[in-house]
Amino acid sequence: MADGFKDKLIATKQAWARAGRLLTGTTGDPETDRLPPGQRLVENWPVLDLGIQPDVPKADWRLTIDGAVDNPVTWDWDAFMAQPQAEDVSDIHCVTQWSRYDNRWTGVSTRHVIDLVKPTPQAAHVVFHSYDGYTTNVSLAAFAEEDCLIAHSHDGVPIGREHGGPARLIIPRYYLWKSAKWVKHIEFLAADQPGFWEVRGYHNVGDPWLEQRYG
Ligand SMILES: Nc1nc2c(c(=O)[nH]1)N[C@H]1C(S)=C(S)[C@@H](COP(=O)(O)O)O[C@H]1N2
Ligand SMILES: [Mo]
Repeated sequence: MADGFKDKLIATKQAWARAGRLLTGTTGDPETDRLPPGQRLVENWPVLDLGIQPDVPKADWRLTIDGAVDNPVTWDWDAFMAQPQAEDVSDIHCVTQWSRYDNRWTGVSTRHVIDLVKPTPQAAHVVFHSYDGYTTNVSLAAFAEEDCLIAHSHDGVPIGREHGGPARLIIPRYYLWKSAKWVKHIEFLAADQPGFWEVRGYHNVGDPWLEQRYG
């Protein structure tokens, strides 16, 4: 995608944040309201990113997990696939208003990652860095939720390049911009470090039921 298009997309999304686009001013309860406020259900799976979809062959793929941890690791593809495999079914909620139910993800659970790398007592935040230069941040507590995965498959099929394959984060309780596609580096930090959209008007947390679209 041309740089001009990308700049325009970024400018448009920043303008939406400034204008508070799509805000309903209501909140929902995830226990009783499966669809968060202001969302609509879709059957398809839209593609959203900055327009650069990096092609990372599995032979070249590496994932480094480091920062405020006792045991940093770098996995190649075989080492990643040799980790205990987890499966979880969850819903996707994109800040541009669409939601998609019942996505079956397979991959390595973030709880396994935490057990392995052993965050130090100072670690409180996690930043994802991707092969396209994208970054996004979550709290360590959010990262540690039981439904979070570094996923390689969706509904039993390897995740395609357009959706972040060979591997992407899945953080189901937050808007989908927190789920970094093409992940290459997971960094544990003592201090929070807002990511690409978080410094461009999007909420630092991003809970759909609280409609934390912008902030
Ligand atoms: N690496 C990377 N991850 C990313 C993005 C991106 O541009 N680059 N876009 C985010 C946004 S804004 C959304 S809505 C989702 C879209 O995921 P999908 O294309 O699989 O629907 O990816 C998120 N993860
Ligand atoms: Mo998004």
